[in-house]
Amino acid sequence: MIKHLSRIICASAAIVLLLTSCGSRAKYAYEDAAPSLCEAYKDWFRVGAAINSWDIEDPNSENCRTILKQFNVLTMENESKPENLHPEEDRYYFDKFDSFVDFCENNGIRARGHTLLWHSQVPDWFFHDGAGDASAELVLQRIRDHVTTIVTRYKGRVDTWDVVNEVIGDDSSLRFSEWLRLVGDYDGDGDDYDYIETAFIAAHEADPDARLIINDYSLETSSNKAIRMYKAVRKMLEDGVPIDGVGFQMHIGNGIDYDAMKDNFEIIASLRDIKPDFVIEVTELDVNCYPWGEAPADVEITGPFLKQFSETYTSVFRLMKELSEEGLLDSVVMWGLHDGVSWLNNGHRNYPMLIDRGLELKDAFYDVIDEARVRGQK
Ligand code: 9MR
Repeated sequence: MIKHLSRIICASAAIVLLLTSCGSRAKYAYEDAAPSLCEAYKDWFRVGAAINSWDIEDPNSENCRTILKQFNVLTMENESKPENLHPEEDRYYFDKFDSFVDFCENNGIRARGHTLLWHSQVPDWFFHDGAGDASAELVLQRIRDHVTTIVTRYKGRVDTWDVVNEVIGDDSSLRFSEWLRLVGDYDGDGDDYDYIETAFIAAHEADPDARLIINDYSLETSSNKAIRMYKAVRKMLEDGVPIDGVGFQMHIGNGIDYDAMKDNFEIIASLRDIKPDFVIEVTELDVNCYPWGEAPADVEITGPFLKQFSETYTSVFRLMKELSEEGLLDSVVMWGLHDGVSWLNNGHRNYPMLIDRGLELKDAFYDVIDEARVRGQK
């Protein structure tokens, strides 16, 4: 009888424990009691987000508290792009990026600079000379001035620069941007990487300790694109261009093929054969809840959909742990603070982040935290 009673007591205690632990799950990302992504993954990599200047204006705001609680690497979503930092040839607007870098420095957060050169969000003046096209020499000089001025200003304070963004096109050839059209194979060595090389060399001269990244999307899903990236970086490394790593943006869909993703990371990781300390970063992670390229149709947010959403995120974090254990990766940044501010809300409501539009923690968030409890070789 006593044995029986004690069994009942034990079982009830377990149920109470379970209920209290479920009930005590923190609701909001900024709560003291909430688990912290960057804390959970601190043995592997930093975890970050893309933010905007208004998120950090008031340290007591929920957005700012969320940032301080959850992240230890940050990128500005738009305010450090050429059109904002350097809209006119003779004028730079540094205020917002200055405040961002101060904020990072004051809070032990790694600051990323995004992005020095891109075909989008770049002012036209780079490409014109009076009414006509700028010459290759003029474009290259402007690239040097632009990169040198910005990187020098933040020397030793911005840890990582996305030096160039999205230079490989959707067809996996070198993107035919204005940079490429006007500069082309300027040095006559048979490749068209000259504008990219110029940007990396200028950035390295301005801050030899900064990590210099070539950043692109779809590398994790398109092996053609990953191979094209591999070939471009390999050639530039062989020519002595100071590229430290490739940024995988990782704007992915709900559901990802783990093995294919891993294979594509390995293609880029094999650049270590040429540069042993070559790195990979995840720079813009989010999970689009709608199929790419299709007219928006509301997705049904049901159990199976959410389960897949969770699995997509956890499988990415699992692979990142593996890459970190191989010494390849130390930073995973998500593209936005919460669902409500994601760029993916273009014309329809989207749910791509781990934190919802009310700053509530999703089940997927907790699953990603649980994934950090699974220890590998470490
Ligand atoms: O999130 C950014 C969005 O607010 C801008 O309107 C957009 C302009 O092109 O850029 C978005 O950020 C992009 C990033 O800089 C580079 N990779 C793709 C991102 C999403 O478009």
